Amino acid sequence: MALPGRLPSKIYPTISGAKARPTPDAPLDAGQCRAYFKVMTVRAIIEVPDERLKTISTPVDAVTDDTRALMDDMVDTMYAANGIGLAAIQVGVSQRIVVMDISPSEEEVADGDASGDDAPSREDRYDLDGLEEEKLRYFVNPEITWVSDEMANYQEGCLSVPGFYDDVERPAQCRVKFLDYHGVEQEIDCDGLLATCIQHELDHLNGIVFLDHLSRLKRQMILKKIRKASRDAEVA
Ligand code: QAP
Ligand code: CO
Repeated sequence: MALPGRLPSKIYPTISGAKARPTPDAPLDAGQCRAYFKVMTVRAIIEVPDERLKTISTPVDAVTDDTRALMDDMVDTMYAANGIGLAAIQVGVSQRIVVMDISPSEEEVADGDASGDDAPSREDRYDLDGLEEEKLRYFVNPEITWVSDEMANYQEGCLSVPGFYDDVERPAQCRVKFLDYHGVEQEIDCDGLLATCIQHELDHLNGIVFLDHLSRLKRQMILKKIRKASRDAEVA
């Protein structure tokens, strides 16, 4: 079934414990055999200069199964695009929801650089040490309750600004209050890449992309290149 704004979903077999849904013809076998099929849904990611990215997203009333289904799709979409963070508005849904996984990929853990192509590797841009323990995080209605005076510079990118990276200065540490996947209130202290990434994603919920933190000249230059690239893609 093709829904508007969705790419065709693919079926990927996964072998995992908790989250995947069992299928009727692969019932749970006692103890050992845990073969499940999870339907993976990769949604289309909106790119600048799409006006929808300027939307101020609406708070989520309650974390329901629908909320969790959306978050599952967002995770599939983020992983498929090799991202570390994604806000719901980037798939066209104006709800205050963020998913994030800043842990290094298996390849990055193995050899320090997953990208065989000419894309800048994450290892070159960030200190990945200590992030091996990081896991997938879900933030519903995130609010920053404290920021440090100390500032930090990170080279940021964005799935909605593909191919462009630039330095952004933000508070080095922050505290974030949010609801988790189960709707339970949490408050965490963040620093390093986690602090940068949550501030970047919270910006999305307020209609701001990282380009808005750059000089007007840099922003215009990047937007011009992106417009030209999408024009070229159109005629090709
Ligand atoms: C936000 O961004 C972020 O241009 C998450 O070709 C990024 O996941 C916060 C991506 C860095 C802080 C630091 C971008 C993937 C992923 C691209 C992303 C691309 C492929 C961006
Ligand atoms: Co972004």
